Amino acid sequence: MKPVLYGAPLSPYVRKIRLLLAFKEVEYESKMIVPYATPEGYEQLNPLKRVPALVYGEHTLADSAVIAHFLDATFAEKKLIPEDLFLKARCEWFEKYADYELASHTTFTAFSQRILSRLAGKQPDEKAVNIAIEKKLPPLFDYLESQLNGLFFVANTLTLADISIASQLISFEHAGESICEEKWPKLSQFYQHFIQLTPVGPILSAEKAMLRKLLGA
Ligand SMILES: N[C@@H](CCC(=O)N[C@@H](CS)C(=O)NCC(=O)O)C(=O)O
Repeated sequence: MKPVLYGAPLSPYVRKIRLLLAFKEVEYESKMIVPYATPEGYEQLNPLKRVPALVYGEHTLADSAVIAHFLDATFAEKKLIPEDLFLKARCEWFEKYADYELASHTTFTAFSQRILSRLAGKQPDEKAVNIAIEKKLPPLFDYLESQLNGLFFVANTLTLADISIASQLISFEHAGESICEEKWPKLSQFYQHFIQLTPVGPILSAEKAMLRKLLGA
């Protein structure tokens, strides 16, 4: 039985699940759902009408964290959430940090303004983007920099923490931004290493191609 993932590939929350499934080598089906333009009945899968949602057999789930934890436990061969209770909690902390703190600026400001506004034929609010880049993100990046002691955030191995953080940083890259290597050398190295991991390449290239097509570039 294959899981069916509903959502748009450029959403960082959908990307998080696609990356998780790719690292776990789980086959799945994708169904396109465009955020803010969800079809009638989609609220049966996600009552908040957000992406992603997951259907697995007769079960439906909403929210990327809920979906990620369910999939990691269901397809348990390559675990991406540590068993150790403290490390698991650390992993959950970084996932929340990415989903709620980084996301406000990487996705809901930089990506939304530079990409979604453009697609809607509107001028990006560069002032808001500048505030995100100059004021809001630096302390968040400082904290992440202080937590890195190698190429991974938790347990010296790839976990959902890395996937969640990198998913947000990919949105930042799509918005035309990058992590300053001089200010945040460890975070920059983390990101460069992550995007070169084998399962990430095809996902990232497909997203970049999709973006070029959407923007007519
Ligand atoms: N906490 C949720 C956030 C999901 C989310 O905000 N998705 C955005 C797309 S990136 C969305 O569907 N927005 C549409 C809306 O809020 O109506 C998760 O992790 O799944």
